Amino acid sequence: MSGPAAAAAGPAAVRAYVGLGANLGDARASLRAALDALARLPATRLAAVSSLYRTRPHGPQDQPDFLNAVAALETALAPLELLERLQAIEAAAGRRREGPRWGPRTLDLDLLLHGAARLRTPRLVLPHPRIAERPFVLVPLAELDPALEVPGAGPVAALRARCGEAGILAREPAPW
Ligand code: A4P
Ligand code: MG
Repeated sequence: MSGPAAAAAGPAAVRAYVGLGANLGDARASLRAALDALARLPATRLAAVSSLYRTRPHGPQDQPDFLNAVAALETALAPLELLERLQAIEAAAGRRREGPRWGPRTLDLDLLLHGAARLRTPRLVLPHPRIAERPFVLVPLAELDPALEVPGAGPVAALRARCGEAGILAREPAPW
């Protein structure tokens, strides 16, 4: 790689994708602040951000709609180091790991992809294990990069076509 991305992220940078979600408190402000925090990560450049989508909750339905987006990073951080940074940003946003699975949250940052990495460890699975079945991930991801290859699963545009747009309620004006 060359150019400004390499300058900011270092010569070993890869493209990583982060899924952002929130449905508690001021979700728009939480996502906005999370993007600012992603842009400040060391050895990382915030390369692109998708539109902002309002989505029906996947999982328990007795919770508010989510706001979802996807960010593309150029980063020289290793996968686990990036995950730890994402979890620190979640914690700083008041995220508490309690309550039901797939329940409401102030901020959720999922590491969707880290270059071509395929990983299955107790702390980190790459690509994110539920990427291929979730319109709230695939719609913004395909918007950013339809030709993207999801390791082991195929082109994101094909995955998106297969999963449809169920649960995507609206495209919202984004605060970024
Ligand atoms: N972990 C393993 N791989 C990864 C990865 N690639 N990225 C581990 C992030 N984390 C990964 O995650 C649980 C553990 O997964 C972490 O400790 C990490 O080591 P978590 O964020 O603590 O818990 P969670 O997010 O509640 O669990 P889970 O099962 O990952 O939930 P999801 O899949 O993130 O789903 N509906 C809509 N409309 N929009 C949403 O954004 N989000 C969820 C959460 C449910 N329903 C939703 C949405
Ligand atoms: Mg999560």
